[in-house]
Formats: sequence, C-alpha cells, structure tokens
Amino acid sequence: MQNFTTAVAGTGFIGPVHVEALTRLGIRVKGILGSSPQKSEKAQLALKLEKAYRSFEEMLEDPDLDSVHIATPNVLHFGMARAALLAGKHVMCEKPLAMTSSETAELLALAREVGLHAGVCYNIRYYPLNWEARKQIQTGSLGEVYSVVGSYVQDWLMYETDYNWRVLSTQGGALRAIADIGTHWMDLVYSITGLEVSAVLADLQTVHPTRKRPKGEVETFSGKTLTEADLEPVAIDTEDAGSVLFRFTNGAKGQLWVSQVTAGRKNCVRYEIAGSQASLAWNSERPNELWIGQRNAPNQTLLKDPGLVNAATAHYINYPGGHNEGFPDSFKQCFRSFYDAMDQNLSLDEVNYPTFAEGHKEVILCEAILQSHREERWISLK
Ligand code: SOE
Repeated sequence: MQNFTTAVAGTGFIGPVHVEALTRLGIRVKGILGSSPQKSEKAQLALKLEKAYRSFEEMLEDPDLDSVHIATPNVLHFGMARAALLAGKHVMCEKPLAMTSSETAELLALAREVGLHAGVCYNIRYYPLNWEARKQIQTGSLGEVYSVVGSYVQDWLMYETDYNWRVLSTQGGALRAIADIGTHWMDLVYSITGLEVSAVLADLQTVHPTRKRPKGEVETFSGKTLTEADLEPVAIDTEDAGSVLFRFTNGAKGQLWVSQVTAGRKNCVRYEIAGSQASLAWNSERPNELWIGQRNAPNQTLLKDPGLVNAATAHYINYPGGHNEGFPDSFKQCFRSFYDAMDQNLSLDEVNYPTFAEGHKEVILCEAILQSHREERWISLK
C-alpha cells in the first residue's frame, strides 16, 4: 500500500479509537484536533502524535494529509466533511453523516463531484462473522430472507444523572438512540442482506424527559461520578429507547429494539435472520460466534477461523481461529477497506467501505422513523 498520511478531528471516546486502528494498519496519523488547543495538545501527547492542530482550517491546510477522520459531535459533521472535500482531502466521517437528509444529500453530491473517497464509519459490518453472514446470504445458503429481528442496547445513559452531548438534539440531531446505535443495526442488516426498506413504523420512548447535566463536559462512556452540587437540570427532547417495524421491498419483515437505558447491556448488538433454507444469529457480546439454525439437521456454531469461512471473509481476519477479534479490530478492518480503495484508486461504485450514499440512506431512514413516531403511522420510503 502507498504511504498515506491522515489526521483525526475529535478527542472524545471514538477519535482515539480511530488513531489506534490507523496506527495498527500502518497509516501515518500526523496529528489530532480537539475542541480547544489544550485538548488537542493533551491528546497529541497521550497518543504520541506529531502535531496538535489548533483549528480544523489548520488541519485542512496541511499538505501532508491525504485524508481526514471526523469524530466530533454530530452537529459538526456536515461543515467539516464539506470543508474537507473542498480542500481535496478524502473523508472518513463518524455516523450519523450529518443532522438532516438535505445535508447528507449535499455531501453525497459533493463527494461525487470532487471524486474523493468519502466513507461513514459503520464499523460493525467488519466483525469477520458479519462479513461471513453477508457472504452466506449472497451465496444462497439462507435461501430467500423472510425476516430480520434484533436489537442494539446499552446502559450508559440509564440514570437521569447520565449526561453527554448526545442527549441534546442541538448537538446530536432530533433522534438519539436510533441515530447513534439504531443506524449501526440498520446498516448492518442492509450490508448483510442487501434488503432495502420500503416502510417503517416507530414507537419511541424518552424515559428521562429531564436529565441532570454536569456543569462541565462529560465524555461518552467516561463513567464519571458527580455530586448534586455539580449538576443542573436540562430538558431532553431525544429518545432513550424505541422500537421500529420494517417492511422490506422483497416482502420480508423486520423488527428493531434500541435502548440506551437497559441495565447490564453495555454495548450489545444482536440480529436473527430467517430464510427459506436456514437462519443466522449473531451477538456482539460473543462476536466470534455465528449461530446457524437448521430445520432438518443439528444447529451449528461457526467460530471465527480464516480456514472455515468464505475467502472474502478471510480477507478481513488477521488472526487464526481461537484468537478473538473484537471492537478495535472492526475499525481497523473498516479503515483497511477505505485505504485499500484509495490505494487501488477504485471508483466510488467499486468500493466496499460504507459510503456517503449509505450514510445518506441512514439519515433518510431516521427522518422516516421520527415522522412515523410523531404521526403514529407507517411511513413509506421513496
Ligand atoms: C455511544 O452510544 C457509542 O459510542 C456509539 O456512538 C458508537 O457508535 C458505538 O460503537 C458505541 O456507543
């Protein structure tokens, strides 16, 4: 692979995850940008990078950078991704790609116009056995897909004293649990089955209409303990949990439950796909096992092993069977797919990383889900 150089905007929970995955891949991460010069410097020192950028403009002016990674609060994604593409940098942006579908449509059109690589970090596709589920469906072992059910549940926002920028619609968008984790699940289902959603019916729930906000910022999953004196009340207009029913264009049906207030579920993604020949089920808490359900034979559990999967799956496995790969590895493989596409000069129609087109599709789904919840009816997708 050519020697690519990149930089990361965002020093919270996920920016450093990008830095680590890129470093493991051999991509040079020159520097990092935080929400203040102090945060940039702190992260630069902790991650042992060369440069602490003082502004995004300074980052974009750096001629060494081939690409930028955007891991900032959602409200900043649109402006940053737009500016980066206009500055001639390839972009890998965290999800959701932007706050509205008109913004994501504009980014998609711009990416096509400038002909740069533009990806959205739907990393869960890259757990090897999710790639294997996709291959098994493509090669016909499931037959026709009848239904997809599943959930994405966490507990880090369970108490009214749990607070993070994501709970504010001004920072994260009108939808929270659906946009933050539900879109991971929807992207996963789309990437595995190829099924397109034709309509949604949603019922969302805000368990804490008021939260107690610390008088300072708290990072995602930081688990910081605060006293009452450190807190102030804030009204919440985003959902903590909710369910969505899906109709797919081939007639299949789907069902998703998301929650950020389910005790004990730290970060648990599950799906079960039923087809005319067999079923598949996966759980991110045991990501190296894929359950294969059979009607007329014993069920199987496929363990992640490059010798036991399709060749296309083996490409995304870097360790032998019995040597587990997990969350950080899924970022590594996602970025590997992105930089391979840059290296091989693939056209935007040839790439297999999650594209701006797919990021746009997710935001359209989010808007339909919100409309369905508000109007209490099925919403058709165009
Ligand atoms: C917070 O809910 C979050 O960090 C998501 O934003 C990530 O996408 C997910 O991987 C873990 O949880």
